[in-house]
Amino acid sequence: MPIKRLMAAVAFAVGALTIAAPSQAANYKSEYKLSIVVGTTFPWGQGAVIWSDLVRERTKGRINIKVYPGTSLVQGDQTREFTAIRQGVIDMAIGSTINWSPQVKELNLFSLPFLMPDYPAIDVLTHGKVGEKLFEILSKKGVVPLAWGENGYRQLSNSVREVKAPADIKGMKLRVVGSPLYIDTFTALGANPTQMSWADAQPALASGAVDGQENPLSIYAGAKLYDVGQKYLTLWNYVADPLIFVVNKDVWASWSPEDQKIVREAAIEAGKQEIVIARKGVTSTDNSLLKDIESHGVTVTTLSPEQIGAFAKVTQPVFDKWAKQIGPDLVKEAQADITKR
Ligand code: X2X
Repeated sequence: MPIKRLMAAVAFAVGALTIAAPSQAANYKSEYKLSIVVGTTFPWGQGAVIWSDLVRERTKGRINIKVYPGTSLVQGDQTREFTAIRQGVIDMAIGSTINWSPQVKELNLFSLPFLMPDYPAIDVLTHGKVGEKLFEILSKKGVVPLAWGENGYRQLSNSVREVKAPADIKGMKLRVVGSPLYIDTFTALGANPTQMSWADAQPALASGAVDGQENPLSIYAGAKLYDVGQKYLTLWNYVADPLIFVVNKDVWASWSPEDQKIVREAAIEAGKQEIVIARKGVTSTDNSLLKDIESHGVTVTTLSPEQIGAFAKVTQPVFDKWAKQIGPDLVKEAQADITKR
């Protein structure tokens, strides 16, 4: 092709691209589906409402997010949520690290028994180098991770007896979440764990099919588990599950850089606010939620460091086994950061 005609063709192509660009907004969906496991009254759900409201306002309605509680987009099976996000069945989510652990083994880090003794230990992981590494891993798996939130420290409740030592949960039938690490932890403690979705757990607790469960206090109280016979509650801070705000990779790519920035900043803001809400009422300076739980006739048992040590000792082999699967370097780095916190 003579050079002049070639240049004319290139100019035409560039022109066509420039004309095509403004119509990009036409590729936006009328609604983006955001998945969460619990309802919008829980701290987790409030985080979802804050995020979606901020995005709707700041994009002037260009990005309209609808919250789907109860993991309803995957029929309540929360262990399938991550795969559904990757496949685009779900556009975005705020997910627990536990529920995504079957697909992203490194997220089991937060489920290692007695790794994180206090809130600064959680924060140093999520908001430090370890958190960055986990986001890199997620980025290679079809999602764009944007921010951290928190479900919370998972405390043990049951309908049978007060639990102060491993011997107290011997033989107890306990509902556990979807990562096999939990089966190992409670088997090591002598309990009889059974894996169940949150949707199935509530009727199972109500009918007495299971004796107990473990969940953050906001979930325990929000779901009124004291009304289904869960009268013994042990505070032992054995694991905590952070939440992660993500968007499906293709959905992310379909947005303008300006809108991507809005969605990312809104996720970070919503995550910060959600963590404050999740920690409300369960600390020594503000124990209002604990008081409320006690007012329902619940025996709340706070374990001493020595008592916690007895549980940690029994579950140490589980910690060691799973540290290998998660990646010994990542676990060592997490432990070092916790020591330095
Ligand atoms: O299923 C649970 O226990 C819950 C609600 O805490 C999670 O989704 C991890």
